[in-house]
Amino acid sequence: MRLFAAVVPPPEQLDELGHVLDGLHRLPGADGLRWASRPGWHLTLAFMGEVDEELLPELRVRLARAAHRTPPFPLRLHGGGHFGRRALWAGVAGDLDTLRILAERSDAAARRAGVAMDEHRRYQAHLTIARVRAEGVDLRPFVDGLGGLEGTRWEVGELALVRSNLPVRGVPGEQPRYETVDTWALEGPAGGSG
Ligand code: 2AM
Repeated sequence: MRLFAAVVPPPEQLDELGHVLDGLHRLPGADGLRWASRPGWHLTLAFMGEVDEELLPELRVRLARAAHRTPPFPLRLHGGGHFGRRALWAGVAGDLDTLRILAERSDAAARRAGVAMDEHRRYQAHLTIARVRAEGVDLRPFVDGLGGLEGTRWEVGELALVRSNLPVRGVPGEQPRYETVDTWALEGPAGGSG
């Protein structure tokens, strides 16, 4: 099964993002983007790809440990950006150090459980909201629109293991379906994220 570890913002914060996106959907070029549907909105911590089911028990133990060691921390949705000409994302602000540590711990948990992880790339916190469908869409106006995104702060209290069910090939507009496999409360001591 295809798995990743993630942080999922609460409904109020997703509503705030939704309001900003309502404006972006009206911009020229919006039809050239494939907009991620709200039930799938998340901040990826560590992408694992195909994971052998046999590894799941050990992966759960290790992710539980990662969550247990990491304290809850504040985040808010903030602005946005793009990856090349491919993807448009909403950004976050707040305790990005602890977010990065949680991402590193999730990556290490998967490796130690025997998951073949990609090489480390610098962690860039983002919530993908759209992917480019038609070549040549200028993403700048969309990033400018996201400049107005200043979400309400929330306390990240949970690490989620999410399963991604890929869409059937060739079905236009189909999206991956995300299913939360398990969640663990962040329980580390305050100031103990390092
Ligand atoms: P993205 O948001 O930048 O697209 C589920 O596919 C999640 O894992 C997505 O949020 C995706 O990030 C992330 N991810 C990271 N590396 C990936 C990869 N090599 N293939 C697919 N998804 C990946």
